[in-house]
Amino acid sequence: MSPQATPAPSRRPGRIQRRGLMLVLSSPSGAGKTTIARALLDGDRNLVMSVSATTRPPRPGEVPGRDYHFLGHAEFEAMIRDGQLLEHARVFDNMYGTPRQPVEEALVGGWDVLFDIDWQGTQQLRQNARADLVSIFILPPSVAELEQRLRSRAQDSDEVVRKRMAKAGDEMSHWPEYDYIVVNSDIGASVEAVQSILAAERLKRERQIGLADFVNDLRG
Ligand SMILES: Nc1nc2c(ncn2[C@@H]2O[C@H](COP(=O)(O)OP(=O)(O)O)[C@@H](O)[C@H]2O)c(=O)[nH]1
Ligand SMILES: [Mg+2]
Repeated sequence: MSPQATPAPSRRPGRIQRRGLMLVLSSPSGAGKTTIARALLDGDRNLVMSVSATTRPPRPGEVPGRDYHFLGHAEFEAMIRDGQLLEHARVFDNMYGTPRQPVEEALVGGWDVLFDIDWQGTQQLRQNARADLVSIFILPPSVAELEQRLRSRAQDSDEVVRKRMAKAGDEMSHWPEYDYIVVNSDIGASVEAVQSILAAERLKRERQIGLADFVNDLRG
């Protein structure tokens, strides 16, 4: 697999700079997280997606390297062994993990990185990179809505839908571990909510490097 190319950072001395942040979106399957993530990426040129590695087979329409890096079990194990994953977890019957290098390069370059990962991965990121992490949990507005969204994905069998519904309860029990909670009743409103969170987090004092020099200049 090849890490996603990150544009070269443009940094000028004497300017306020900012280290990138890690924006995590988690939710049970079918709460609308993927739709929200796509809309965020479309509307924000400073945000890049972390493309996960997984042992799950591609679904129809999924593009290797864009949606996931689809790996065999041996390849995945090798990435773990070589320390190439920032976090990894078993979800349902498959392994998922975040390649380390593209994320580290993006953050240093001042890019914000968006993650679509589960609570297990979020716990690991919180342990290893608390200062960079902003985590959002997306909840469905109702059980009926969640089931309807899962069923409307023709590619998943009844069996898979049943399993995911059963798992959704477990997933949702992790909401207290997140910084922000968004109930996704309306996709447009949810996207705006996440954009507002991102805008505020970018302005956090600790994330802005070079403020002291900037203010000294202002004071003459
Ligand atoms: N820990 C972890 N979880 C991931 C990663 N990539 C995806 N996931 C999670 O794995 C779960 C299943 O993802 P996917 O197979 O795309 O099915 P989905 O539930 O329909 O989105 C979702 O909760 C994802 O957030 C990863 O790199 N690490
Ligand atoms: Mg997904």
